[in-house]
Amino acid sequence: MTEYYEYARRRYAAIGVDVEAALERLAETPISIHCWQGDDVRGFETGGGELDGGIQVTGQHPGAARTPQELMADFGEAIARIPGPKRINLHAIYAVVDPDDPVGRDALRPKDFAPWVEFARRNGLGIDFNPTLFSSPYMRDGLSLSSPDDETRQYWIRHCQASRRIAAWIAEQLGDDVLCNIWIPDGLKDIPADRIGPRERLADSLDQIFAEPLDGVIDSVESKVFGIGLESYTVGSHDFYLGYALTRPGVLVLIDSGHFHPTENVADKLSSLLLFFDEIPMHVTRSVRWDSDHVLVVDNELLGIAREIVRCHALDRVRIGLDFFDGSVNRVAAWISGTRAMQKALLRALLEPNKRLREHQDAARWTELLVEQDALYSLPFGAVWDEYCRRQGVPDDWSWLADVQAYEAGVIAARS
Ligand code: RNT
Ligand code: ZN
Repeated sequence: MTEYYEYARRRYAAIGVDVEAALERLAETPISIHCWQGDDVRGFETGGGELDGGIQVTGQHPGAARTPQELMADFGEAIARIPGPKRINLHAIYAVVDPDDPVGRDALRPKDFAPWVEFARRNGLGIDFNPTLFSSPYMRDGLSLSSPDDETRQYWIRHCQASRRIAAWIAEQLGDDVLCNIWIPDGLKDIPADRIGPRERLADSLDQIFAEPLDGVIDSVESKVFGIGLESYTVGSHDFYLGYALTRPGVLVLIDSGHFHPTENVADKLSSLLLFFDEIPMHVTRSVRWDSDHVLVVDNELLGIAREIVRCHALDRVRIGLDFFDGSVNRVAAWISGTRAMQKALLRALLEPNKRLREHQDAARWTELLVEQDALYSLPFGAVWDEYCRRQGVPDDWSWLADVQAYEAGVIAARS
């Protein structure tokens, strides 16, 4: 324990904040880290096409992982520098399929994910899962679960059913619940003539997908406001999924912080949703002008989200997952920096005197509320974060990048 930390502890104690309790709480908060930052959302399917479905990765930083071995090695480098409990969020396109026993997405089996379960066990990770309904020739006219073509729709229903069974198998293997989240890009570039038909078909598809009760699977649906090339209509809008999930026991709405209008306050949604759902799964991302999925940094939006999770006493009801992908920077560094940004925002929120501020609000002490919330920014947060990293056995913010760059020079650079 450094003198600097001791000073910080006293400084926070003076305003009623128990720093030790905050550190303990943070150390119990898992972050689900998406595997797809490591390879620009490409996955391992042979003959896989370009990324589609209205999402995009830009940047030419060399050395994206090309194989399960490379992705696992890179992910391993990242998690060694991220404090606290971690999960890995997988997508169906990251199946490790034996080339002698190929299989379509609609028939994927648990064994195709056995290497990931091994990897998770070795590294003490939980797993979350997503069926992949994009980057596929089986999408027809940009549509999957809402397609008017029955064969197309059935293919994707089977894929989601298979994915839920895989999630259940992983849950059983690890003795830990697995979030299985469905996002579809389905939408139209230009003005639709029929907005309700696709939504009727999507609701019916989801009912078929969720019909089978499965232990250990937490189901969620992820809405979106629009995608590139799909600007006029998104079948799976927030209203659609909110209504759907509220009327289907056990189905949750996943909140991706990039999937709302740019001026909408995503943090403000959490307190409402927490009143009506047991849990809120999240994809925390950073959107710059649109759903650009930039790497998380500690900005006001992130602080706002973390603050709401803490102020609503919902650290164990919000499943914090990340969703960013940037191909212009060292991808291992992106994982580390982005995940640590999430954790720093949470720690900042945990170090706020929330009871005292709430009392100011309830007593209409607006001046105190204004002044004290702003004064929080000058408290010695960095000393507490450094101490957390030290206790967790990971480097501080200024001591990990050189090692990651050495890994890049030694390992990643050899990939051509
Ligand atoms: C896309 C959604 C979705 C994907 C991942 C790869 O806009 O955010 O969650 O980013 O599933
Ligand atoms: Zn997302």
